[in-house]
Amino acid sequence: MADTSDKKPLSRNESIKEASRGLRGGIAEGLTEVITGQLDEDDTQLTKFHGIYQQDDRDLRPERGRKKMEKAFSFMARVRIPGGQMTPAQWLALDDIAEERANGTLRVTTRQAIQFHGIIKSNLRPAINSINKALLDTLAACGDVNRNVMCAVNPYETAKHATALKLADDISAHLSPRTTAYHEIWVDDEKVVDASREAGEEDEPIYGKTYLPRKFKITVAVPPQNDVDVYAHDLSFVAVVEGQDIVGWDVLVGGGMGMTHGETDTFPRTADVLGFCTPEQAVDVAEKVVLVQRDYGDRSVRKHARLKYTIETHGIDWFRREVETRLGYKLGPVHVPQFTARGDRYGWVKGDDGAWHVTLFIESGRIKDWPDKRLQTGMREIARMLDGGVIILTPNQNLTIANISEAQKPALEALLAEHNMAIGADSGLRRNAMACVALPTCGLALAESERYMPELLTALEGELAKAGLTEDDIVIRMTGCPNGCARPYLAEIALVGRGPGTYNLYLGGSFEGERLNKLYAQDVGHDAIVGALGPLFQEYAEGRQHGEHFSDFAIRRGHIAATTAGNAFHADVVLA
Ligand code: SRM
Ligand code: SF4
Repeated sequence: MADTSDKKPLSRNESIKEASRGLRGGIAEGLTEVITGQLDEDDTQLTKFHGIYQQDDRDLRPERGRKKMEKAFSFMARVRIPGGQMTPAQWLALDDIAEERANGTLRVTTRQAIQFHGIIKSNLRPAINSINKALLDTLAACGDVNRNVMCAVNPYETAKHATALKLADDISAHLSPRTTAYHEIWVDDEKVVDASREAGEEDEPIYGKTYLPRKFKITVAVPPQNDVDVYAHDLSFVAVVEGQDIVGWDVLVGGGMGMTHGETDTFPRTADVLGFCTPEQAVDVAEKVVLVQRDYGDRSVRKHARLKYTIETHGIDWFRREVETRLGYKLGPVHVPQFTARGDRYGWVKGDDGAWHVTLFIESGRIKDWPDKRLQTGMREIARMLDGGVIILTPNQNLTIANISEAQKPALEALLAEHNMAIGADSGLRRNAMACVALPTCGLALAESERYMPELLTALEGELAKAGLTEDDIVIRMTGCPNGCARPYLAEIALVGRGPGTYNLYLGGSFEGERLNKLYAQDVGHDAIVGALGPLFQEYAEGRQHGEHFSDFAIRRGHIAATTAGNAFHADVVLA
């Protein structure tokens, strides 16, 4: 690894990792401590590597504060599911865990995982144990490691998509941490005491003792669909197709969304092109990219530790040389990915082999029974009925039910109708909407997101209807803070939380997802957002060119400047 002796002091997380004995820390002991609902602060950094975040119910903070009570602590657990592929039996198992151990709901995330919220400490080990019994796990779903590998939906539709999933699975397995701490703490029914394990001496050949400087995210895409949002991640593989075959992968590096309000040295960034690799080289390339980031990522300032900043600091040509030196061969020239869309393809599709697949709209990914639609009950009954089918979590918080036989299709259609489960959404805007979790569970939220987005969409649908744009696809995303969990800076319209009820409004991200948006209006509330967008929708309806997307129109008319990448995000801001 690189010599860090002449550098700034390491961040606190580095010493926590170093001293953790292979990510054990005091987690096991903390779980048995009954006088408090929380874990030791350092251990809450380590539980992230196990897919677990300590949170508290922020709705209850004021009341509990007044009564001088401990915060209402609970845990979020994220199940790592490469490519979002689940069997119906696994769906049923997770649904049971949600009922028995969490807050009763399941949350499909923006990265094809499932989150449980509201798990109290005494339920944490049983919950994680049950997840493992369902042959799923939460290891490395969070933390300074490679996270869940995302993959284009759907592997049952074409051979190309199946090849993409195989790569996602292979990368996921190759980059999984090797520590046995996870099994020891959460899975083993009888704890086996082994001196070397207790000492945390397992070999982590890829990560080493202190893992990565920061989280690391990988996607695999099959054009023309950019459903995984390749420009938003640390590393992406984009299929290069000849005929029906994938002949290799264009490799992109250094994308990322997170930033902090007012700190212009933090910024969202679109990924750069690294080069082309053959199918046989892809896992090796993933490993070597991770190794360069392990050795050169900033371990002093966590806000500057993602791969995007390593590449901004050293340049893409330096980064390519470092990767190629470790590979021992050169990457080929890229083919430049050609994407035409990002959203999920709602509705029924027949695959190459004659099987059926259906994609359902799930508002903000929350699976629960709503007054007007019984999503959770419906999915439970569908999972019980499916014979050979597969449930796929999409990168846009929706669900695809795949591999359905002709004979089963009518029964599935009947269940969807019975539970009022929507195949599409009421408007093109809602179809292309995402909102992060935010309040009440997210400790970093400055404003509402998931709970507010439906109300805002309804108001905006009124404006769209007036302009005759109800069916037009427009990408809108909302987050409760600038960290960017719903990838807002790549949306045509984005709202990023600033404080209770106020947001920054961004415009101009491209429909296909390769251009960042820019700040259009600062600190706006509901009425100002609707008031700003209504007239723009009207102008767009009247003045757009054939096939022109909303964001391209907004740039052409000078409402917002175009942004490409990196620091340019903060430059040339055009305010309303
Ligand atoms: Fe995220 C932190 C939720 C996708 C960038 N994210 C968090 C935490 C864990 C808050 C915390 O650190 O205490 C949130 C938990 C909220 C809750 O109550 O559940 C959280 N992130 C989510 C999810 C659940 C949003 C959703 O509505 O689906 C997504 C889970 C994905 C998964 O299954 O793994 C989620 N987060 C993302 C994405 C989108 C993506 O990766 O495609 C991003 C932007 C891409 C990127 O990483 O640059 C993202 N989350 C962040 C950041 C900023 C990271 C940075 O580089 O600055 C944080 C804060 C941090 O890490 O310090 C964060
Ligand atoms: Fe929380 Fe911010 Fe992520 Fe939303 S974007 S889930 S508020 S960290």
